[in-house]
Amino acid sequence: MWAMIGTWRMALEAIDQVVKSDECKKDAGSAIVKAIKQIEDFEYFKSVGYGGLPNEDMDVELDAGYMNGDTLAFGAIMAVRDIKNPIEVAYALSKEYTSCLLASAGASRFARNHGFQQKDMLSPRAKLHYLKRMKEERQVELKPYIGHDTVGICALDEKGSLCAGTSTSGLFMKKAGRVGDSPILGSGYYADSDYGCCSATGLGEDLMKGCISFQVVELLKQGIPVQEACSQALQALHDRLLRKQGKVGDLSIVALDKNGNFGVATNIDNFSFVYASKTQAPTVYLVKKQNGKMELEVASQQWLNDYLTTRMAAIEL
Ligand code: SD4
Repeated sequence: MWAMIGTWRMALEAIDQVVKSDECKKDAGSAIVKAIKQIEDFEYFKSVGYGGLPNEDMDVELDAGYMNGDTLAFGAIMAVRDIKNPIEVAYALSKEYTSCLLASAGASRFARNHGFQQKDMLSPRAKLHYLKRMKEERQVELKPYIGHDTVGICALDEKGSLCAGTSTSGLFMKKAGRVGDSPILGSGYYADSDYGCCSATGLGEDLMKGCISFQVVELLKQGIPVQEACSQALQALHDRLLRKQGKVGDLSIVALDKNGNFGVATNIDNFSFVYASKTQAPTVYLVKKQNGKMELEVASQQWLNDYLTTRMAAIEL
């Protein structure tokens, strides 16, 4: 068996590519890196790589993380500027035993020293988004903007290896130096080939309060089926946050068990994800909440097209 699951509809083309190239069968880790790299390079996705939205100073600061579930090795970078493909750097850092989580200038230096490509990551389009927001209300609550797009991918290959990776520009207009869940092991991603893997998207500050990805893998370890593990972990965190702080941010997760079955959970109404496996072509699902229960619906071609049209529409200042 092999399988891949990725957050949001935007993972479709990238997962499709690695499925076509058979990468996902052979090596879960390199399938994740290739897929995420493709998403980082596509400038119309607003939360990942080139085209990612800037912080309050109009600087694009990127976070990425990667974990190998066979060895529990992980690598991550945070608040890094001017690196074209953060996921590649996170992957390279997972080969290190120490200093595998690097921040800002140190992360950039590691990337430069290891020959990773540098690039000015503020795209003209992201700049327009920034200028538009500056014209609008300035004091809006910082939260994942409508249609946020952090990518998190989990994969299982035919050798039985499970890996997880993430890449994001984080929250639009975040404070300089702000870091979310995406590079934080156990929050944005976690993988253990004995049990399963999980990745998260949403409001990093709230996701981190539950170490949500680690929590899901712990539930899998207890023998709880993957869908139940996701629903249980997410609902528990949602309820706990509501009780303790009176509000809850967007929380969404995707997971695989060691047999390639998927689980997903969200507390928002517009979450979408992509799943592919040995027995299923890459499929985009929309998660609909009905009377407190989650229902999955396969996205129509019209919906898929509209998503891209919206992402690529001209920005009026
Ligand atoms: C963060 N979790 O930096 C990320 C944001 C996100 O889709 O997921 N956006 O908090």
